[in-house]
Amino acid sequence: MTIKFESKHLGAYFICGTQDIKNENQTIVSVLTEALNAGITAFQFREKGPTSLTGEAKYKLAVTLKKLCKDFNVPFIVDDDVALAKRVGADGIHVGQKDQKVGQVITEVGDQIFVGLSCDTKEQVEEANQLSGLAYIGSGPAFTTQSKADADPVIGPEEIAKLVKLSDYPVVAIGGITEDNVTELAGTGVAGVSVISVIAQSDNINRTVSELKTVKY
Ligand code: TZP
Ligand code: MG
Repeated sequence: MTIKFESKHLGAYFICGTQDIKNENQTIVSVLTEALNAGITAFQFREKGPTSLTGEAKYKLAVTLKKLCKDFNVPFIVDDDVALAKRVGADGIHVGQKDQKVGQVITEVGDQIFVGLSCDTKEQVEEANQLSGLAYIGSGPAFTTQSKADADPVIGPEEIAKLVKLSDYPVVAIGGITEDNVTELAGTGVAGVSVISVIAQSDNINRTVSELKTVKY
């Protein structure tokens, strides 16, 4: 049994891969454990870049991280890897506009795995509205990000609010969100925020997650 998507899962959505752990005293397992204890509402395994794991090593780590999430009843979402999502029995999969076509992904994963899609423009949201079987969309970058080498230009909270109005799905904001700027997303109507570095590099994950969760979006 996988976890069925609910928009509350987007509240404080942590994304991480081994490439995002910069402190040598930490591992992705230790950081995720702290983040789950701190109250994150979803986790996405996004293994990306020159140092990232592939093949069996990636699969084995996915199994460990999925088990951890299961203990907290938090959805485990795989970034852009349908084969892995199916093999590990992920709760969800997330794809970008340049990844495998979302319509194909929705068909391939079946009804046990929910699907999220990145949509950063009005046109992309309108196209997504025509799909059936999509769970949520991710929109951004809200602010400047250091975590994605090929990130598109910042669209900012105002543009995100417009995409929320247009979208038939709940929207999670992404990109450069910190404890300091997260309040700028208040009132945009997003269902929550998705973050990498503010949690992966936090000196106090408990405090960081609490800050993200206190904002009325
Ligand atoms: N997609 C758009 S921005 C981004 C992704 C995966 C990176 C978000 O990371 P951070 O560290 O929260 O800016
Ligand atoms: Mg992608």
